[in-house]
Amino acid sequence: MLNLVLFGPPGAGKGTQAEFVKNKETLLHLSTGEILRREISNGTELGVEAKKWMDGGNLVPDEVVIGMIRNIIERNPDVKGFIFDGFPRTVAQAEALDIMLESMNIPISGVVSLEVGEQELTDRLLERGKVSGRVDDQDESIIANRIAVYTKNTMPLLDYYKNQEKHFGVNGTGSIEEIADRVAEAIQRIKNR
Ligand code: B4P
Repeated sequence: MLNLVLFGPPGAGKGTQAEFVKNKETLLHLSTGEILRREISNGTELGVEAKKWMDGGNLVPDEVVIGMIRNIIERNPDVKGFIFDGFPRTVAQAEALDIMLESMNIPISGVVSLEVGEQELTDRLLERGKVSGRVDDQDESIIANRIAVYTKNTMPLLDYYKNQEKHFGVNGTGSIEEIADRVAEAIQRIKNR
């Protein structure tokens, strides 16, 4: 079983690259951002709660996101593996994920980390904001908050996974296809271990 985490700051290309990986490796793609946006557009109770956090570029509380992921993992015991996109985003989420996967004997195989500078992240998100309709992509101060939240809450995960020897850094700048090739190479290294 191949379980991958696609890691990176907001706008690094996690969602974009996850599309290539899930098709190539036939993994179940779990994007917490997408799942939460679906809940918002369906007007569910969870969506109403999540919107309050997401529109300002803040993280949805750990217990909400962890419960959501747990449900999906438990409902899909027969998949070839998972690609986690945008999850985990805090050490508490990473610890919860390790516990869930270990109890099922399917640990994380590797973490592919997309590395992109802050100015390029901001430019990409503002560009997407012109067409996405996403409140969190349209305002430079909200984007700056997302990057600050990433630095404070999510970056510590780099050390968490480096300590587990599961971290694989990838240059996330260049064309989408070039980056897809680098991601594929990193996944090959993960498989060869
Ligand atoms: P996400 O949906 O994960 O948002 P994201 O970080 O913007 O997505 P991503 O990084 O996948 O976008 P991509 O680079 O592919 O989360 C949104 C919000 O949901 C969070 O702020 C938070 O509130 C909440 N949330 C989600 N998960 C959570 C969790 N686990 N815990 C708590 N809260 C959570 O794309 C960016 C743009 O760049 C696109 O327009 C793309 O076309 C472009 N792009 C991609 N690659 C490019 C390239 N090589 N060159 C130029 N442009 C490129």
